[in-house]
Amino acid sequence: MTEPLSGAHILCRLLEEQGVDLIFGYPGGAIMPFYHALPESPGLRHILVRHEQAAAHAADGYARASGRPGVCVATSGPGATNLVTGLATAQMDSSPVVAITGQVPRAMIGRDAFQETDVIGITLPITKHSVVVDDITELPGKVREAFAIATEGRPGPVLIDIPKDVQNQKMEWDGSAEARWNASGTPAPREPGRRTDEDLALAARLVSEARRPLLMVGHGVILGNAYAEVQALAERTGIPVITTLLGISAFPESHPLHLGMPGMHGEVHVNRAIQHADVILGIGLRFDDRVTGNTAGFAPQASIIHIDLDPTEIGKNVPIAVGLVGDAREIVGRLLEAIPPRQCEAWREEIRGFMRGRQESFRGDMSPETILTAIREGSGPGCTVVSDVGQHQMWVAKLYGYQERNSHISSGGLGTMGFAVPAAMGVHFARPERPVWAISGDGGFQMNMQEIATMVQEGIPVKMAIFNNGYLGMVRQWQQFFHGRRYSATPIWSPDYVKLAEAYGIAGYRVEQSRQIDEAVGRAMRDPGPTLVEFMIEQEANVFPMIPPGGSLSEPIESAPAGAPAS
Ligand SMILES: Cc1ncc(C[n+]2csc(CCOP(=O)(O)OP(=O)(O)O)c2C)c(N)n1
Repeated sequence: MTEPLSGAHILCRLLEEQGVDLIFGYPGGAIMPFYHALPESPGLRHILVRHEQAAAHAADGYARASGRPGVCVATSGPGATNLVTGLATAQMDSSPVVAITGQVPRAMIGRDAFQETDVIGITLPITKHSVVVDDITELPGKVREAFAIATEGRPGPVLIDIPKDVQNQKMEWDGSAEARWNASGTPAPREPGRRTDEDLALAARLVSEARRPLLMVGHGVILGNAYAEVQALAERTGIPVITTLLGISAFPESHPLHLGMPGMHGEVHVNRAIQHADVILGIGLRFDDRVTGNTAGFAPQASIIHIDLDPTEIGKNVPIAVGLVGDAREIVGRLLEAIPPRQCEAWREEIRGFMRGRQESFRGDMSPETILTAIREGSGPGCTVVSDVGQHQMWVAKLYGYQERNSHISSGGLGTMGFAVPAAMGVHFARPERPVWAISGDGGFQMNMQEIATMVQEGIPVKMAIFNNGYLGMVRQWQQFFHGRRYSATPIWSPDYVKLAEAYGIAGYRVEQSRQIDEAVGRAMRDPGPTLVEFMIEQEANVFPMIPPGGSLSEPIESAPAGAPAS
């Protein structure tokens, strides 16, 4: 039996066929046929955000936490352009987001029609793929292809632009026949990529013979579910493990082999270990400039072995001795078989000699470490921490102590302020039984705090923490260090957040002294709904150590420059 269905109805069926049960979106003229059809698919829960940027971040957060594609929907023109920052964020961090935008009717395209934007042109450079559906007959193929592209290989965002009249077009639809297409017509598996047995043998030999080897673990270990293999390799060889910002929570931090985070705000001993290493085995990371510092001085003694799913990453940023293209889990599994057990005691002892006491020093008792310890202990197991961007992001990365897989989520590549609050909403839907904290600065929080309304309307119990220092702290720190303390446009006023919470009908707490921290965190956790906790921290606290921009990992700044406050 076939029935004539509109493009909008078929789109809903296709989303269901792809296993979608959650959509973050915002309606408007060019996407109205879709919203008209949506109530007939009760399996598709729609979350009405307050800004389309939040829809994209929420879909991204859902994707990162669940491993399944996140879906967001917007109308043409301003709705579509509001998605852009979220899509670029997902692209930089390899997150499978499918964005659906309405477009003006085909006959109006190219005429500067009301709310017409060339969203394909705008998003091509910031997505894995962008495609317009020119006719209803193309809809099934293009939607299925979009989900396949978003999720296969290195994941990434895909945008599907659907003109309004295509959403209203009708065609016969035989769901069962189409379902068969799904079984037989999925795209061919990816090429296994360049990986010869000789390369694998060479990598195994380099690791076996190294005197000062390191494992550098990135996001690819989380995306590729290679946790067990990586831990087994570390334990078999005794090689210390470094986790990049997006690799945090790929390896338990209490493990004796875990060293910490590298790069611009990495601990001194981690960066020194890199500078002394003779072999670095990098797994699922891209050696970006925040990790390497000045590449000319990066790991000068090391032969680098690079495992990555994306062949274009090999040798892109740093010279590589051996590149192994493919699935991290499979390749590390094969290395495990090829590398005999060994220990690295002398090297680990050497690294222990590089260690310093903690560099951060805070005036007053509201130290980020105290706050983050209270959040960790107060939230119990299974908690996911979603951070925003700035100084607090570095504290959240370094001071929390992640034990559980994929329990830290942050915008690493694009560094998008405003990410945490909406992304945390998406994380909640991926892990509805588990607590989620969104931790923001007072700047980034104000970029998407309108989403509290979404949480209230949809019953999303995200716990929001604001580290309030009265400044755009990370930029202020750069001004202090490199611009003679000229605090241009970085002091930032905030509303009364407790009253703001009250206005939204949620609980809000302000914490000014450390003895109040546990109580506030406990109350936030006991409250069944969204809650907000504002932590008043030292205004001019700094993140130490710091590699100056363009500097090498060997040149950390470990205290504030002369003439500036000592914190
Ligand atoms: C959308 C966006 N705009 C600007 C920046 C540049 N930027 C990076 S960190 C930062 C300051 C963040 O301040 P705040 O949110 O208060 O956090 P803090 O650094 O104080 O912890 C700014 C402006 C950015 N990363 N993202």
